[in-house]
Amino acid sequence: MKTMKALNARRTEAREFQTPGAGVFFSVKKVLYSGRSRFQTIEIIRSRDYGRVLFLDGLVQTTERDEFYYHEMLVHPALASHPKPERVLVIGGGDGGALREVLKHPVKKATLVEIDGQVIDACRSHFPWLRAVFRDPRAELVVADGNVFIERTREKFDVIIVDSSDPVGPSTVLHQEAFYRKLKARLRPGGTIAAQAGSLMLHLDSHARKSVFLRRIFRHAGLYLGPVPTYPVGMWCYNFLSDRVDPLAARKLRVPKGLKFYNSEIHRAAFALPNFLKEKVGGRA
Ligand code: AG3
Repeated sequence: MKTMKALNARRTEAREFQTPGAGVFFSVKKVLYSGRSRFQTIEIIRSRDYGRVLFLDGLVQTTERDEFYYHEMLVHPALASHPKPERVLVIGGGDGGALREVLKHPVKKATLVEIDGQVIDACRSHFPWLRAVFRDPRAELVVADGNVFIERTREKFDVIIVDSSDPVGPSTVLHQEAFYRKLKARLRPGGTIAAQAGSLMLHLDSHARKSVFLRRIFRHAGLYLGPVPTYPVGMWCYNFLSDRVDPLAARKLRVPKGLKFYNSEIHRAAFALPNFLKEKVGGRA
């Protein structure tokens, strides 16, 4: 059974049940934060092997040791293939990892919209990169429901990054057609979107459902993949969306220096899909 808490009763172990009978566990060195916000259960531990780990409702959101696999692959394909990404919006991602990657590009302003202020506060105390990110004068923080923000804002963006949680539970609206239509309405001409889409094994029906409507909304709607060791089955899916930018035809990718995971070869390889996924999403990404 999925439980909302990752910590066991003795607080010696924190785990995510990815399915009722399998999952991932971390030996706890110290519990850094454990609380409940209006929206969810928030736990941050210092683990024996993966550094600090953030869980929301019992699901691993980020670990210090492998967060760059996820944040680099979520952010750089959409930013590196955009010719001039000046105005960027990040929806979700209150831990600040995605925003940190966005700020490695020559953007003028990047706004993070996170629904849960308590996640930001908890992470600010325990994930050092977050404090640095918010010292950057280009970064703006808004505590609001991303789905409402995107409806009300008058601004338009060159790049939108969706750093939601799984396509089930409280993040469900961020995986639905109405939300993607709103994103498109706030995208500047030539804009790109990248959205985390879920696991390569657990969320196949969601990928299938989404690929149908995303192809109706965007001229280029492709899934791409990247490993994340501590997420379910270790392999993660992302949607790349744009009307103008074909991620595989982008002549010059602007890759920031000093990245640990992403490069232009990885960019191209990430769009190659295994047969079972191709079949599930209708033959192509
Ligand atoms: N956003 C995606 C987390 C999904 C993990 N799912 C799971 N463990 N079942 C993470 C936010 C990091 N910035």
